[in-house]
Amino acid sequence: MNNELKKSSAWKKLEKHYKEIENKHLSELFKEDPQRINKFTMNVGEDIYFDFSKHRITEETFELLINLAVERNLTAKREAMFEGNKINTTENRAVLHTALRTPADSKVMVDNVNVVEQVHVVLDKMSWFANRVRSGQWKGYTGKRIKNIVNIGIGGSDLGPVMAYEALKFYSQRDLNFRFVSNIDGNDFAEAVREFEADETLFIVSSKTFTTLETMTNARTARKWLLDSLQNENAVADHFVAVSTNVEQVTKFGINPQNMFEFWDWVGGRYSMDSAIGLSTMLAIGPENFNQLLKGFHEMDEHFRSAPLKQNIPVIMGLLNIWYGNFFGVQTQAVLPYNKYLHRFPAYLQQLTMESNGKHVRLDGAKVDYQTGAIYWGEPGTNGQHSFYQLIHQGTIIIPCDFIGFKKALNNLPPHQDYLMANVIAQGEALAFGKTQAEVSKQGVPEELVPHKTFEGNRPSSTFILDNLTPESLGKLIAMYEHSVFVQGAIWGINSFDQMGVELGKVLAKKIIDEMQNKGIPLNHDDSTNALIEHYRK
Ligand code: G6Q
Repeated sequence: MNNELKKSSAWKKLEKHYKEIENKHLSELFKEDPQRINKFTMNVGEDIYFDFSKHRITEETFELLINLAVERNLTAKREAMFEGNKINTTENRAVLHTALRTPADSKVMVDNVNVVEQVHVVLDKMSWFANRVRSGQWKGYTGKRIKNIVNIGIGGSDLGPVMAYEALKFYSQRDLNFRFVSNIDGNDFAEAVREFEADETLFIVSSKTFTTLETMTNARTARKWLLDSLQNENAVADHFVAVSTNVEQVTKFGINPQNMFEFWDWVGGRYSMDSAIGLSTMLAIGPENFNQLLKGFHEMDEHFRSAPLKQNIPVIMGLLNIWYGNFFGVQTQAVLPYNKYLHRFPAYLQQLTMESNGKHVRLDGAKVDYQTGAIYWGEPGTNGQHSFYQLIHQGTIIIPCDFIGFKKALNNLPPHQDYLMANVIAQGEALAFGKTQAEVSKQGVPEELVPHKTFEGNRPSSTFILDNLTPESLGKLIAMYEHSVFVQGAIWGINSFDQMGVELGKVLAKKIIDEMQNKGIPLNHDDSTNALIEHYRK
């Protein structure tokens, strides 16, 4: 089945149908069907309103896309993931981030072990630790309470924690300072600890493998920084904890395994922010709020698992991405949250989506003959409106947009919230319906300026309106994108859960590091690379 995507009857029908409607304008689609808004909007749970009416689809398109999902066995593939089958075939692993947020009384078995039980043991340990640090019971080496928390990690061990800290700052304990060090560039570490005292600082070394060059280098620098100040090896136990799957390496580094928070190989890095990798998040917002975050994730998991395909947000999102990418030839997807707290959300989604679906071969190893993962990118509104939106409105390519807004403001400062939400709604309207030449002329615009001030419209967008930005709604939003990534990968028949490109990066630099540090090593790269190394050596 995976091998035959373009030969499947659903695909062929979509190809034919695309030719029929590719030039249809959204204005026509709305005029032709007064019921459109009822067909292509939905409420999920109490707090998500999803409007996908401003997409270049008809009822027939929607049917055909759903048929494609059926033909590609989406529901069986989805069950295989939830049940813990080893669907990450290249690494022979289960893919069970959904088990990280499953209530304690459920069961999910992997290799005869109920992983839900393991998850809750770690969650309890995290809560115990977080409560001690937050209340000041956990003391540093000199007896002072911890004021500063530095998460050291990269990729999946950084992007989720930073995004969640920023997104949920409103709920955070304000007498704790948080920093996130990821880059191998020493400036990152230096700036993070600049104003900190060592005896008030706690480092969380977050690394699934505990071998990643950036993280281990930063962790060693942190250890030196601490010991330069506190002058006693015993201080490490009070100021370092680890989050990892690798107890051996954690112990080797000198962190007491008792101060280690475990996760498992069935949690992918980019799917790990709700595992122990979320320790910094729990320290910031507290165990209660962290549970609410997990609850939000779980509710979206349940929705994805049980809602009929036609009423299933991640399914619809994933299918729309297929529609644009594989039929319109669209290559990017913008994510535009109208909430400043979500300013790292697009960066987080870049990893989630592009590391998952940036694949050029199918599960069976054969090269795909269709486009896979799109480029995800974005910035919060309204700021983006004053920069790159110009290209979305009047450029020559189609960029589908996800607008995300909230009904309530966390900081109620009238009239900000109304102005913010008016902008979300206005942008979607302008993109879809544009402004015709006739409308522009009617406004008395000089003739020579009319083409410049004309907006073609017909530019697609989804609008998500949630009630409020809370730990729970953030969990729902993230899970929604996680599952839409799954839907796309399942239809393309690729492995959304390995990351060979990242693995390559982890070994590439090692040889050159040796060559830089040891000038006697003869260079045998290509001419350009040799010259660059020589230039640096000098
Ligand atoms: C995520 C990727 C990658 C990974 C980092 C850090 O899915 O595999 O981004 O998270 O390379 O890896 P460690 O957590 O092992 O240090």
